[in-house]
Parts: sequence; structure tokens; C-alpha cells
Amino acid sequence: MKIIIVLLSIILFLGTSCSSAPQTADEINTNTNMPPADYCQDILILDKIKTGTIDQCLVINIDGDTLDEIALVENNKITVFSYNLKNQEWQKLWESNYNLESQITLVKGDLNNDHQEELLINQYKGASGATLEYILYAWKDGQIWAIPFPKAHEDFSKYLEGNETDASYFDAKIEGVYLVETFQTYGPDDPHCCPSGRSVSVYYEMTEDGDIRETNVISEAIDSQY
Ligand SMILES: [Ca+2]
Ligand SMILES: [Ca+2]
Repeated sequence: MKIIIVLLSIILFLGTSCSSAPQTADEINTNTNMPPADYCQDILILDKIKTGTIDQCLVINIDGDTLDEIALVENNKITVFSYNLKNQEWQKLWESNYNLESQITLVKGDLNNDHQEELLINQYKGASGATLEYILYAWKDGQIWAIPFPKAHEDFSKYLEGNETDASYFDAKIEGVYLVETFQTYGPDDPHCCPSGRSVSVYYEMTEDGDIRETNVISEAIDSQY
């Protein structure tokens, strides 16, 4: 009886291990009945394409076709890989052409609802990580491009009111179909640590042509605690 139970346990164990084994890229992409794969959770895929230590991984459909791409941050370098169905292999689609010596976060969103997801790269600079730069990348004419547009933090002066002297820049995010840049303004005697003016959010939208334009500015008083 004991032997039968042990044998049954072994068969059961083998059965469950096989069914939960990670799938290869080939298997995932040829089996159309599969639910969308989270490539970032697939060790086999990541092992195939990584070149360094992965700091971040994001599944994103940047070109809007039927397959997802993978964006990786490795050793402060950003690379996007796509799966080539013809060759059945992962290929480098794009990589940042400079080293980003700072803390990086990858954010995605479809700003203009065209099923091509945009990639927002936030780059926190400085010892405290308090200074932020961001770049928005999108798919256009068969390639990934950084989209140029006037960013609020490049000229705070147009957003200042009354006796506000300056602003500090601290956040960029995607909220639904909007890219939102948020900063805080300084009163005349504020120390650098502690702006006491307003929290200002500048909303940007993406046009059908893929351009970015400012669409709204919302501000509220800062509940100063210092
Ligand atoms: Ca795709
Ligand atoms: Ca889009």
C-alpha cells in the first residue's frame, strides 16, 4: 500500500511540474490559445535576451501589433526587444544610445488610444535622486522615437503666480490618456527643501499625429508643514 502511495505521489509531482514549466518563446507564440504571456516572468526568455543584470523589466506593445515587446533596464542601459515570428527569436528593436547614470523607472500607457503603447522613461538624477528628467518614446514610421515637446520644467516662469520665485520638479507620470508633470512652487522666503506655494500639475495630451501638447494646468495650495 505504501509503495502505491509513493508511486502515485511521484506521478502527481511529475505531472504538476511539467504543466508549470516555463514555456519557451516559440511555444508561447505558436499557441494562440494561450493567455497573454508575461514575458518578464519567463526565466527562459530573459536568459536568452539579457546582456547584464536586469534592474527592471516591462512588457509593452509599443508597435501595436499582436505581440508584446519587452523593455529592459540593464546596467543603466535601456533595451527593447521584439519577437520575430519569421526567425522565431527575440531581436533587439531599440536601445538607448547613451548610458543613463541615474535611477531609472519605466512607465507605459497608451496616450492616444491607438493600441501602440508609449514608453515614459523617468530618470532621477543627483545624490538624493531629487532631480528628474523624463523622455517620452513612441512608435512612428517603423521605429521608436523620443517625442520632442516643450516640457514645463524647462521653463517654470510661465507657471508662476504672485510672489512665487521658482519651482522644484519632482514627478512625471501617465494618468489614463494624459502625461502629467507635477511640481511645487516656492514663496519668496522658502528654503530649498520646502516649497510652500502651490502644487502644479501640467497635463499633456497626444494628438492623432503623435504630437504632444499641453492641455490643462491644475494647481492647489501646498499644506506646508514646516
Ligand atoms: Ca508589439
Ligand atoms: Ca499610443
